[in-house]
Parts: sequence; C-alpha cells; structure tokens
Amino acid sequence: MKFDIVTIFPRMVEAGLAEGVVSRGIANGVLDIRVHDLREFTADRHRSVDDVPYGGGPGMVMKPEPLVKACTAIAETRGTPGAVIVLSPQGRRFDQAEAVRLGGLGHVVLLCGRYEGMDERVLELVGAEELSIGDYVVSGGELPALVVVDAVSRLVPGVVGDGQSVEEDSFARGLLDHPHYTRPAAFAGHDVPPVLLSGHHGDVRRWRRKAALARTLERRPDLLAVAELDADDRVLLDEIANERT
Ligand code: 9D3
Repeated sequence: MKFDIVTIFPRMVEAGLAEGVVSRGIANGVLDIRVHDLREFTADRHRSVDDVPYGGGPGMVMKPEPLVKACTAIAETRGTPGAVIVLSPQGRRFDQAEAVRLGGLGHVVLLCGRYEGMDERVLELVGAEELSIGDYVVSGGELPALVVVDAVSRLVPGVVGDGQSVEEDSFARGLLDHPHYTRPAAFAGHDVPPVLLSGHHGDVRRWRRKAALARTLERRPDLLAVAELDADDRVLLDEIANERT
C-alpha cells in the first residue's frame, strides 16, 4: 500500500508514522509512505503556501499552485494514485467502509489542509475527494491524515500481527467490544466476572457476545440497528431486555 502525504508540517506527520503498527509496516516493506513538504513546491522567495481570500473575510486560504504541483510531481514519480483525498471538515465522514475502499485502491494521496482551507480549484483540478474524521474541530488535516493512514494500513496484510485480529475489530464486526480483564482476579474490591475464570470457553464466548450486545444497545443503538445479528444474538438481546425490567 502506497501513501503520499502533502503537508506544511512534515515533521508532525513523520512523528505519527514513526511508532506502532504503521512504523512496523514501513519497516517490513508492506507500507510505502512518503511525506512531502508543500513548501518544496513553491516558486517564490518566501515559499508562500497561503494568501488572502477573494471576497474578503478572516483567515487565509491555501494557494492552488503548490498543491497542484505537488500532485503532479507525485503522479510522475510515484504513479497515478487510485484517489486524491483532501482532509477537510466539509468532507464525507471517514468510516471503516471507507477505510476498506481506500485499502483496495493500493495508492492514495492525502492533502492536508491548514488555515481556512484550500482554493476550491485544487479539488476540481486533481479530482480530489474530501473526507472528514468527525464532527469536531482540529487545527488542520495532519492528524486526520494520520488517522486515515492508520485505519487503512491495519487492513493491509502483514501490518497487524497475529495477536490482534483485524477481522475481530469491533467495527469490522459492527458491534462495540466486550469488557476486558487481566490479573488480579480481585482488585480494589472489584472482581473479574467469574465466568471468565471458569475455563468454559462456550460460556465465555456467550458472555462476551452478550456483553458486546448490551454495550452496543446502551451506547451505540445506531450500530446495533445495522449490525448483522443471528438467532443467538436475538436470544441474548431478549435476555438483556428482560434483565433490564
Ligand atoms: C476556524 C476555522 N473554521 C471556520 C468556520 C473552519 C475550519 C477550517 C479548517 C475548521 C477546521 C479546520 C481545520 N481542520 C481540518 O482541516 C480537518 C478536520 C477537522 O477539523 N475535523 C474533522 N475532520 C477534519 S479533516 C480536516
């Protein structure tokens, strides 16, 4: 999987790529990630990447030339990407399905916005899609780009080790995860649920599935509404409903 990330804060992005599963994926050679300093694609003495907005108003807008030049250079040196993504509060919400789609493309360019945003013609000229990571304000596209790289990279074979199954990730299954416990069995007056100490794997599986369903019902009923539930799940949800009365 190839990523090219264009930013005015390359060190911020490099720092986020230097740890954890993404770092390991790069070291293993299954991830090929380049970070590009937008200022390298400027032509003026001050290496300007922003300018005042036409029509007036507060803040600055990212100039189109450096961004389009960066995309052209990336296409020439790295090949035509499957998608150019602008990280932007105006974008569609990034989710697990989007991560799966991007993973299938093999090569994604990520443009990180700063200031009030970028000149709209960049999006038209490079055929970009806009993605947001959620309904809250962060200061620019760098952290959102790292979120996208992380979520997509986890799906690339060889990035996540045997220990943590990508298949079992809560969003991959459509439910929130069940609670987790480790030793000691009693801690500060709080005991681990006895079934987890019982050694009855069938009972443990059932308890975990029920706990996941109960949590999802409580915290994210929107997920439960679209989850693929089988007959056993319906029985567990019935039990949960009855225990609540
Ligand atoms: C203070 C500026 N705001 C005026 C209405 C608009 C604004 C512009 C740029 C708000 C945030 C940003 C910077 N954020 C992003 O570039 C961004 C983002 C986000 O803030 N939230 C969720 N996803 C994303 S993806 C890129």
